[in-house]
Parts: sequence; structure tokens; C-alpha cells
Amino acid sequence: MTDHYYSVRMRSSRQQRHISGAERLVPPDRVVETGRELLRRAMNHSRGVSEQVHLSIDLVPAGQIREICLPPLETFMVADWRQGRQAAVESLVAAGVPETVAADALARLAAGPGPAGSSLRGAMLIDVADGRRLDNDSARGVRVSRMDISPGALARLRRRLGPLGLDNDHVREALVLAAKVLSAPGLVAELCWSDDPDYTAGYVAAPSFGYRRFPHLKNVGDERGGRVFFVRGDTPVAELVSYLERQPVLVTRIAECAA
Ligand code: WAQ
Ligand code: MG
Ligand code: MG
Ligand code: MG
Repeated sequence: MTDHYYSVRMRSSRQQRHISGAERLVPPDRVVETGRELLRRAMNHSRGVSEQVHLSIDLVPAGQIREICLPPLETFMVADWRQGRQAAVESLVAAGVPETVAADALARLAAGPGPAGSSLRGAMLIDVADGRRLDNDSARGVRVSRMDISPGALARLRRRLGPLGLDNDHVREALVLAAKVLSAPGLVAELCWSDDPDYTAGYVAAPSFGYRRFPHLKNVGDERGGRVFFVRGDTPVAELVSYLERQPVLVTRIAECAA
């Protein structure tokens, strides 16, 4: 065990448009290989050529890291994106989001939540009470950061995802991100689908049912996607954003998370 870790983060863009982003939380002896792996992703992405690539590396004292649990995963079979979006709305309603607020959020992702139908680097923060957007930085959104999964939990997760045909970066990273989001104060549900044109799946995550994925939430070729975090109106927004952006978390346990 080491007494400090490093947060290694990559984001890449072209003409201010988001291309790729990924991050890890690793001990010192894994920083160099992790940087290489993230740079390789920026240089080879389905959203196209990166013009600018940022790699940030910050020390994180081990004592600051909170250990969290990965939510259980289920796949909800749908024939196409229309069925998928209908099922996503129903899942959000089951999680406690009013139907009009849920449907409006899906429409915003479908239109491309960023300026001129582009994607955001981060997520929209939406008040479940009235559908109002709570994050003020509308061109960026809230970027969840400083999270990863421990090597032991990763090995267990891969053994579980492999037979399902789901052992890929999209699923593993989305699960870890959703785990951090669900561990945040005031969070009611998360909605996500990828902005990668070759990846049509997405999910709704909620404390009550975990991570429910839908194989189709958009058509192949569509570069519009994003994330929405639905929060209770009485949540202190500054604290929530600070937790999501800055609190280091490591997934050390998977599924069967007692509340
Ligand atoms: N924090 C907040 N929002 C983010 C972050 C982050 N760290 N990373 C990405 N986003 C937002 C941003 O708006 C992206 O445009 C959008 O999410 C999609 O990101 O079970 O691959 O990395 O099969 O393209 C989900 C389904 C895949 C996986 C999600 O998202 C499965 C995916 P992407
Ligand atoms: Mg990503
Ligand atoms: Mg991705
Ligand atoms: Mg993407």
C-alpha cells in the first residue's frame, strides 16, 4: 500500500468540441503507464481527430480517498431507441423523477445539450422538483472526477462482465462514474447515453435499482449524447458539485452494496 495516489486525467477536444475524456486514480508506480493508456485513447477515438489533448496529474493523499460500492447491473432489452427512451423515462419515474421532468431531460440530450447541438464535457444538474438546470456553467456542465476502481474489485467486475459480453471501457467506466454519482448527497437518479457515434447504449441509475442499461438509446452515427443528474431541490448545490468534482473515491466492492 502507498500513502499517496495520483489522479491522472485526460481530456481532448477539437475546435472547443469534446472528443474524449477518461481518468484513473493510481499508485505512483502506475502513473506513467496510465498516462500512456489515456493518451492512446485520445489519439484514437470514434469522434475523430483531437486538436488539443490535456493530461493532468495530481497527488491525492490516500487518507482522503472514500471507498464506495458499485451498483448492481441489469440490461433491459429494447428493440430500438424509441423503446429504449420510453423505458428510460419509465425508469426515471420509478426512481422518483416526475414524468414531465424526465421527458424534458431526454429531449435535451437528444437535441445535444451543448451549444448548437454539441455535447457537453460534463453533466447537466437538474432539479427534480421543477426541471430547472442548477449548474451555472452551461457550456461545460458538472464533470465528475477523481474516481476509479481498485485492482481487486476490477478483477471481480471483469469476471462478471465477461460472460455478458460487457467487459469494455464504456461499461466499466460508466459503472464507476454511476457509483460515485449515486454516492453523492441529494442524488435521485442519473440518465446517460454516449456521445460516441458507434455506441448506442445508455443507462438510468438510481439508488433503488442500481445501474439499468438499455442497448439502444440513439441511432448509430449520432454524436449527440450526454448525462443528466437529477437532484432533490433542497440539496446544497455547491457541496454536491464539490463532492462530484473533487472528492476522491475508489470502488472497492461490487454489487450487493448494503445501503
Ligand atoms: N462527468 C460528467 N459527465 C461526463 C463525464 C464525467 N466524468 N464523462 C462524460 N460525461 C458526459 C459528457 O457530456 C459526454 O458527452 C457524455 O457524458 C457521454 O460520455 O452500459 O461512453 O464517455 O453499455 O461517451 C453508457 C452505457 C456509455 C454503457 C457512456 O459515455 C453500457 C459513455 P461517454
Ligand atoms: Mg468517457
Ligand atoms: Mg466513452
Ligand atoms: Mg464520448
